[in-house]
Amino acid sequence: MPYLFVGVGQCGGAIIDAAFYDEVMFRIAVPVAINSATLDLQTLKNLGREHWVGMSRDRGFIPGTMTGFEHFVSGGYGKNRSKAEEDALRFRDNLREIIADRVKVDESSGIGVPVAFVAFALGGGTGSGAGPVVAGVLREMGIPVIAIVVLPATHEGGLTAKNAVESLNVLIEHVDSVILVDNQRLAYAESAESLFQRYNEYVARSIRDILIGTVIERVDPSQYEGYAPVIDLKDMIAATSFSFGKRTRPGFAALGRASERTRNFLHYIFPFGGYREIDVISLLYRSFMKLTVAELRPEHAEKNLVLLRIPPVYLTKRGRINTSMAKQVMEEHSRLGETHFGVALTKRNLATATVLLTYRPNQISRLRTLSQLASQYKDISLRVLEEYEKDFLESEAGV
Ligand SMILES: Nc1nc2c(ncn2[C@@H]2O[C@H](COP(=O)(O)OP(=O)(O)OP(=O)(O)O)[C@@H](O)[C@H]2O)c(=O)[nH]1
Ligand SMILES: [Mg+2]
Repeated sequence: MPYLFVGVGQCGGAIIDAAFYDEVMFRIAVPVAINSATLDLQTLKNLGREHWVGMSRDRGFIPGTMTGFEHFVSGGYGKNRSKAEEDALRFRDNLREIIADRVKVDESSGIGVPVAFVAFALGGGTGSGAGPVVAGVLREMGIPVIAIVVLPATHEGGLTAKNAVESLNVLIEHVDSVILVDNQRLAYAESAESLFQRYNEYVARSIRDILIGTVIERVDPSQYEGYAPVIDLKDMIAATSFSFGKRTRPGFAALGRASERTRNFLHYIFPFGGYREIDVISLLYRSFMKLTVAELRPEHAEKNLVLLRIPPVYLTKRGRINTSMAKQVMEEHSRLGETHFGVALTKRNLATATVLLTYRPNQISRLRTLSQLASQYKDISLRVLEEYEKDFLESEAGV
């Protein structure tokens, strides 16, 4: 049962490429890098052509191993979102076949892929236009979809903001949750581009922690005394979506991650087995400070998820970390009182806290800013800003 990681466009490809830096990922997940420019695909470090899918204006989606690939897949869409969307829609069936073939599932049922992650930048052409179409195709195959989308920084201007708003307006109909990665977080830097790789690695590491932690390193609660909380990827979707009666809507989540070494070469000075004490609470607060969206208040999140990846010794009596206190901190950061708290056991000498804080769109000032910026460029706005508020009001009123 492979998980699926699809990256669309330059940025999306770079993010999933970073996720597959750890070879363990190939055991549990299938990567697919979709792009309209061969040059972009050639920059990928961990994903060879067998993982590429080209987007060609007259041939549609073609495998990276096809002869003449470079010839058919060139140019890109140069921020022309609507053209990329149009082409992706025109070759929709072909896209569906090629994805089904990569994950080797029965095309009609989709059985076998528990969750797909689809990563792309909202501000460009290829990813912004084709990304939501990819999500729609996966959903149609019965696969739950978590989108990882990159918000353009404000200084990137009206066209990128317009692309982002248009893309989100379509995307929202085709996904279970949305994880936001905001380039405004890099806006202080003189050259944001030079930081992209590190930022992509940060995001990739966070996603990898949650995936590996919930799929491979799950705690067997019967083996531990006391409290050993377990979460799975269903929690990840529950923690990042809203239900209003029968209806569910994707939530908008920010990622945060902090880590601390548990041993070092001086390990004989540490109190037990060479492991040092870990302060989980400060680990959590540090992860809140590194959220992937600018201008967010951690305590305003509607709901959240946290996964602690720690060496097993910390769950024994001697090394015991304070998981109930950590859970309490997370609960204090959820307005709906919904926290999904999980612990995974790692062989690494590293303790990590990875959090997902979920908001409704109107609480995210960066979404409002981008919507305003887009409306100055073209007569559009981000629909979810109002729609969700209506749903929340109705559900509070018990309608
Ligand atoms: N965080 C991050 N942002 C990126 C990266 N690459 C590009 N961006 C941002 O993504 C947006 C442009 O999207 P790209 O992914 O380059 O575009 P594309 O999907 O390849 O579409 P084309 O316009 O057809 O090239 C801009 O807002 C950039 O600031 C990256 O590696 N990391
Ligand atoms: Mg490109």
